[in-house]
Amino acid sequence: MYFERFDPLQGQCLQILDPMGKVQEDLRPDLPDSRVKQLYERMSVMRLADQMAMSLQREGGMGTYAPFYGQEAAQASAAFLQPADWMVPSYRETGALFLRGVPLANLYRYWMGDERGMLMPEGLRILPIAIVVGSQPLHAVGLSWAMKLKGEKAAAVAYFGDGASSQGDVHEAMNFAGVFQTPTVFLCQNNQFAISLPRKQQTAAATIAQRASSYGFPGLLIDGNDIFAVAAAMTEALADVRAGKGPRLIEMLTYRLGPHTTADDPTKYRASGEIEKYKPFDPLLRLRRYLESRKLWDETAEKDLVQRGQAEVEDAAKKAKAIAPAVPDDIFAYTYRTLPPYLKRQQEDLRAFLKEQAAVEAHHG
Ligand SMILES: Cc1ncc(C[n+]2csc(CCOP(=O)(O)OP(=O)(O)O)c2C)c(N)n1
Repeated sequence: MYFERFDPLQGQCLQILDPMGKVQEDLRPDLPDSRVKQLYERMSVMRLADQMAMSLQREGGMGTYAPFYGQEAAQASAAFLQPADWMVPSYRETGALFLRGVPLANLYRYWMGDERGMLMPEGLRILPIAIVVGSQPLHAVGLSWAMKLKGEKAAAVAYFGDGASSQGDVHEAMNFAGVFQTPTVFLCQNNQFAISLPRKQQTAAATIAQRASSYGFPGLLIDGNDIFAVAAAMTEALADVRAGKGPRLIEMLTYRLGPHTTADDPTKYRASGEIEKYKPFDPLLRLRRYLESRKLWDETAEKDLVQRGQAEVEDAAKKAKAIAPAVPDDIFAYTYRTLPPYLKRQQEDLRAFLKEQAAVEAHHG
């Protein structure tokens, strides 16, 4: 009903929870209070996890990191996937990956430069994060097409940004998905910037969601800082694609409150005061207002949550730091079952080089 009722071509945007924490009852998805509370708790821990990653980078433990501060509700979209669904993320998705069950220590480890952080726990259907902007929607379409051919009733969700939506690969992915009616959810987190380039310089289209119609499937623009809108859109889109109704595009309109990565300085391209304008729309703030108005949350609960959350992220950071460094041979370990001859040669060269190094070091004491 949401996709039918809210037409991005008419400039409509789905919002259920307003910034003051008030819910529009006739649009409310079926979410029991206990579930809303749980989402608030996980989103809050997500934020602490994000802050911890920033600290780890600042203290020199990580080369760089892409924070998702302000995008917690959009990241919580991962909570609506079922185990059989595939998640196909970009580098921004630390919160979503954490929520889907990837241990935080693995994610930290990845940003510390250890590829083993992307080894997903057994049974979790998640691809490694894509650093090449806009490459991963193609993978999601490939996966979902395979699922369709095999008769699996599951979806693949492609996470990408507004900047990625300008990439040729993303258009090809959507076109293919439309033609072959693949069970794909295209999830565009529009945080309004591709590094320093604002969304209005990415496309002359009024919205990203409206483009879906030109590929022959429905699109929906939602307030991406509203967890109720996220829940409604995800639940409907996933149910539709699993039922064989073809792909869906959701544009989650949010705002990146932090830098693009730790290597970026947004004061160079963002007007001063712009962030202050967006802070009242903070997804956690408005959800907390809602919970408090329903007497489901208070200061004591908040304090307790922050304490538990902080312990959880500190523990993850400690674990990430304690993992023994990978052995150099690991570079060859995960892509091929049988190494092609040219890689086999490189592996032998590396082994010989390391042996020689060790001998030299032993000789020099
Ligand atoms: C193919 C490619 N081109 C350029 C880059 C450099 N780059 C990294 S992130 C980024 C901006 C992407 O913005 P968006 O898709 O909106 O996602 P966000 O980072 O805002 O989540 C760019 C241009 C890259 N990683 N890959």
